[in-house]
Amino acid sequence: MTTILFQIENGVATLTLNRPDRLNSFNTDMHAELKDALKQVQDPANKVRCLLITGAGRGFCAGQDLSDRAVAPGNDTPDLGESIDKRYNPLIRTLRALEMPVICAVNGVAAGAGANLAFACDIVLAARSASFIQAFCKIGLVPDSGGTWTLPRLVGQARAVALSMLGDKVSAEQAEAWGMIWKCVDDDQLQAEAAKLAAQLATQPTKGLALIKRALAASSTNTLDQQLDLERDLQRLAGRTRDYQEGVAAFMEKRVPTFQGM
Ligand code: T3D
Repeated sequence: MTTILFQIENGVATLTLNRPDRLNSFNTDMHAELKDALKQVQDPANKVRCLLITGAGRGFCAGQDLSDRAVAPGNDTPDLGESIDKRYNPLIRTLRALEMPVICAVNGVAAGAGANLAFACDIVLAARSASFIQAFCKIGLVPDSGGTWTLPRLVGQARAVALSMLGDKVSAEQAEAWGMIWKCVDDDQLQAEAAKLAAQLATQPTKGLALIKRALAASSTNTLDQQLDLERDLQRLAGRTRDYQEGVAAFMEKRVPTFQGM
């Protein structure tokens, strides 16, 4: 792998976007390597129970590498719909469907699809110096990678519209205050905090956490009645896990539970 760094250790897969000279912007190689890495994350043989995504260098991810999009006058423009269909949408769909918590440690600027990649993750930590930019409007594009879905849900319609149309930079502190991310931490604490959180989540009841993820994702389109039914169905599944049995047993025996993630 040349565009990302990837390792699996103690149930945590850590994926680092690694094109720092281009602020870790996406090119086709990086998309391909991300796809391969996520296949490894999904492979039960690798026993991954938490995914942590971050970036190398001073940026998190500046979205699409625009040097791959410059078109000489008279030449055809690339089909961006195809690019979204083949690369960005599968990436976001895979992350949303991963049956484990996905943490994003935003180490610097997150722009365009880079910002929306972060918002597709389950828990977002950001370095105090990091920022989020819906940069699309500045080059005549529409927020993609799920941004028009996640952003209004995270910050409300008024802020989502203004951020999408103005492309203003949102500081990590502002993002935390608006509920756009979980929390911002001092720059020199980010990687340690993210690793600690990932290690903690990798010891939790992974199936239960995956069911929580499913329930919360469905809540944005379900009615209350539909959501109550879904909670019943998911609780039935959760109640059949070994980790539930272990959680109850540990509580009754006044000891710390040992969850296996199943
Ligand atoms: O095309 C499709 O397939 C459709 C999908 C699109 C998804 C998208 O993400 S579209 C949006 C693309 N991204 C952007 O428009 C953001 C462009 N970048 C910026 O606006 C700024 O770089 C930042 C605000 C992110 C950071 O600004 P700053 O001042 O901290 O850094 P910089 O000096 O602009 O960038 C540092 C270097 O990274 C620089 O290279 P250099 O001059 O040192 O050789 C810059 O050109 C390069 N860089 C930054 N972003 C990109 C990039 N190179 C290529 N593509 C980039 N997106």
